[in-house]
Amino acid sequence: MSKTTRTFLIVISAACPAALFARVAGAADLNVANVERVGADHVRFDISWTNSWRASWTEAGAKVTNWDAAWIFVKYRTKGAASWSHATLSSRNADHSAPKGAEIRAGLTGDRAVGVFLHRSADGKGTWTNKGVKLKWLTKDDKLADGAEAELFVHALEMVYVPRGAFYVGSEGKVAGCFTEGSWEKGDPVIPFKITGEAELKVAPERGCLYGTAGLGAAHQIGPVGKLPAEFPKGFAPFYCMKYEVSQGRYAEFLNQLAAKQTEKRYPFPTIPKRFSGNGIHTVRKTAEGFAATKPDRAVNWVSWDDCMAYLDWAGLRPMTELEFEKACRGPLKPVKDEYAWGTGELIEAAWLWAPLPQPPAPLPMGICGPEGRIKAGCTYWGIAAMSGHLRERTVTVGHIEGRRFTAVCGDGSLDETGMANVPNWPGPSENWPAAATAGGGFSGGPWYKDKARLRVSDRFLSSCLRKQRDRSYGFRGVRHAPGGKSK
Ligand SMILES: [Ca+2]
Repeated sequence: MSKTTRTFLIVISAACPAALFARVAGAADLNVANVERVGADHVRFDISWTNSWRASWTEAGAKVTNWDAAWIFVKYRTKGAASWSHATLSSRNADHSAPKGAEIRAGLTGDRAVGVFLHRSADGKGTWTNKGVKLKWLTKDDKLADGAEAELFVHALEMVYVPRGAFYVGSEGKVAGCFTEGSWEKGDPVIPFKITGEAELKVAPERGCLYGTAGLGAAHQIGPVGKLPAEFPKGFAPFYCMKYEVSQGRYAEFLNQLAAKQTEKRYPFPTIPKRFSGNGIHTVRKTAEGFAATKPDRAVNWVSWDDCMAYLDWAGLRPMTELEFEKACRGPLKPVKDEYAWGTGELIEAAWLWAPLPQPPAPLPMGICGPEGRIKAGCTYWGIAAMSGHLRERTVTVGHIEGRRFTAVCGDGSLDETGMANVPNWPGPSENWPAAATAGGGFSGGPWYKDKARLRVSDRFLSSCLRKQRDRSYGFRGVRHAPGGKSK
């Protein structure tokens, strides 16, 4: 540890006109700046974002606490390297430091820390700035030669903590193929099923079992009678869910850090019909300086199943299951007939619901904004934006045996050489599937242009139908188990 390293370090931070968009969602309200390498083994930077919170409240006699957080991961490029690599951080929380009032918890994939969560350690809300956050980088683990120079890029995504606890899936109303308790019979009102743990569940039309109203054979099927293993993430264990869908700016950063051969596969632009490009929805362009989005805060659409999985693996995250989707929306509350993500069965007046261009407002959790605030922002119980409407989102299904194999294993930060995710038990890659494959994934919460019933929390219209192609209405977001939770 004798050497002094004063060299290298280049800062690249998202060039966002943050102030202009302070009220608007997306990436622009989060900024990372002043990235530098300190000594050989530390990365230091400032980070701030607007509409941050930590809050506690009481729900049906129980104390509830949640907060938002930044999922921070570091990419580096050594001199002469063709692409960027994922930095291995210390898995010991005490090796990282942040100003008073902040907590840092390492996020592990296997036993390797691929990023950290930074969040408030006490209740508060509003713009939150942390200067001089310092992460320990295990350069030896990454086989960096002593004194080797490296460019650094600190990525940060806003996420929301969904705490441990029981919740319901399935709600009465006009919802296709929704979950129900297994004693339900055709023609009866749906019986919401309570998820009370992560233990194996039986999927069957029997009392006490998880089942669905659409049986077998449809895009919204519950699938064959069988088991949902203990390893399948059911939403009971605590997890983090991205506050917004992945944005075009974030997707462009991803493209810029892959090897050329990988980027080719993940850059959909040449195949986007003209009416959806140009000044339209998708604004990621190849420029002399690399990929850039003219509307970086806009949610990225025109992404295939493989694109989504590749991004999530690269970012150290994973897709969410359709059970987690309902928990992320409803929280611990009893289901409401025809329920939307904001907790009522009535639609709200909001341009962003029905179009991919306007951005949803910044969300806050129930404990801060109350039921009226949720309706106004169109956000979930925990403070997650755009789960109903806007882009259609990819989820892992209970309704197909390929989906039931899924576990909580997250990405490790790197892809295979053809630009595919390579995490065990994730559905895909879809490149290998026949055109009409229904192999483990599906959609939840959308899309913006269709039947309004599709926006409902418990609607499973295409939840067991994995369309592998790209589409203007397809987007995604990631989740990750909370540190100390269902650790994989
Ligand atoms: Ca990987």
